[in-house]
Amino acid sequence: MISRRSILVTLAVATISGGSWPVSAGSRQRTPIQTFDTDNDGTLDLTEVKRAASALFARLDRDHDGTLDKHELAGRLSPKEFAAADPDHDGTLTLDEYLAVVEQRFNAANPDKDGTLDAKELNTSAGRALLRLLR
Ligand SMILES: [Ca+2]
Ligand SMILES: [Ca+2]
Ligand SMILES: [Ca+2]
Repeated sequence: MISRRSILVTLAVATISGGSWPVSAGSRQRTPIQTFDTDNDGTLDLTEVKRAASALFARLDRDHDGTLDKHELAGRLSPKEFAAADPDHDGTLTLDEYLAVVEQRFNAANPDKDGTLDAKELNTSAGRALLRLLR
């Protein structure tokens, strides 16, 4: 029998380990910028972000039909965001539709409009919302 106390402890550990960057699963200790900054300028531009998002899209598309449904997205978009991102209401997102959401979140995370996201911008709630579409 599992005691309520052990469930609470498990939940607390899961919250701590899952809630704060850069403590992530396994040996991956790299920051988002280190992971996705392919030109090594210390920031992420939209091209780098879209490349990362496209790679994640391919990984999430388990049935390889070229679209993501809600199940494959696994909570990365709220129902409201999903509806807004799916203008033809067919219940799936194409890569273009997915990248449009990525671009919206990129712009939301980039209030200084300098074309790049630095570590500080990525650490805001808008920045973290963007990162959920990249990894
Ligand atoms: Ca860069
Ligand atoms: Ca699919
Ligand atoms: Ca910026």
